[in-house]
Amino acid sequence: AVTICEHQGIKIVRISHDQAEAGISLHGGHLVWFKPKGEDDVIWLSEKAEFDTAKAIRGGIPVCWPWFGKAAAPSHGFARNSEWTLKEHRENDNGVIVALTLEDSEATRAVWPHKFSNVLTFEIGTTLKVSLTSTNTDNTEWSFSGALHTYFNVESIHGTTISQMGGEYQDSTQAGKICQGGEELSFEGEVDRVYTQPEPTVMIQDHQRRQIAVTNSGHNAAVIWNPWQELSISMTDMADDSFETMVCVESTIHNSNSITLAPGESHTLTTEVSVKR
Ligand code: TA6
Repeated sequence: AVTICEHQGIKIVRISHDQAEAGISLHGGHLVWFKPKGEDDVIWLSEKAEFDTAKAIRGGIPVCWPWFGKAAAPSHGFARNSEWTLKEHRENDNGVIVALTLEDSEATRAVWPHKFSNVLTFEIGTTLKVSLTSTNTDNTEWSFSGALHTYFNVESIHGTTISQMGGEYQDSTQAGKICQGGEELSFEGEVDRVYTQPEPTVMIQDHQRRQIAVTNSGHNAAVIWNPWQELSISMTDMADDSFETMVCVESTIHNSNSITLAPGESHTLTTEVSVKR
């Protein structure tokens, strides 16, 4: 079943099916929980997340668009702060498909002067697939970057390892210094890396609990982020120790390698999440 409820004035599309449960906030087009049948929460949501239309929700899957990072304000673009429209939902034996849309408006053109149409599709079942299709509905070309900035729920960051990110990366904790990636990444402090030669599937070994496979397409980078303690303390919407149970693995179109769309052209960015015990 698909129902709409309200949380602190924000509309949440609740999906309840034999195969999985999920919630999607229309503010941001932001998935806030996903729980396949018999599994623990796969997606991390901050216990101090603020549901406020002026802000992005901390946790879940923020949709960063039409730019990645702090290249312009607001940070990570306006899509995660915009109200999306529920376009359709369908159910079948495998799960539920929900589609949201976001089009340019006076408010979006004030920060980014282009016409566009975005369709965000969630396929919710034993796996979760999120696809963002961006179309240029303007009469001149424009360029964009962005990300499906997924926060994963892990048992303990101290026992979490990540592999198959790809070779080279830019280290955002060292002013973008180019580094050669190792085979397996473990966490002992803040990690903020842009892997610019991404492999299609990044693997998360969630401590002793499970493996999470994150398969991306339409991207040109994989970003891995954990803020660690000091940054968590500085963020009002994160509990001081909550970095211990999260890690971001992002399907990214990096701002150093943006994509240009001619009038009428489209591009699809996806991420697919599957869990194995
Ligand atoms: O994707 C990693 C990153 O860009 C980090 O540098 C960090 O700032 C994070 O995203 C969160 O950004 P936000 O604007 O949501 O606080």
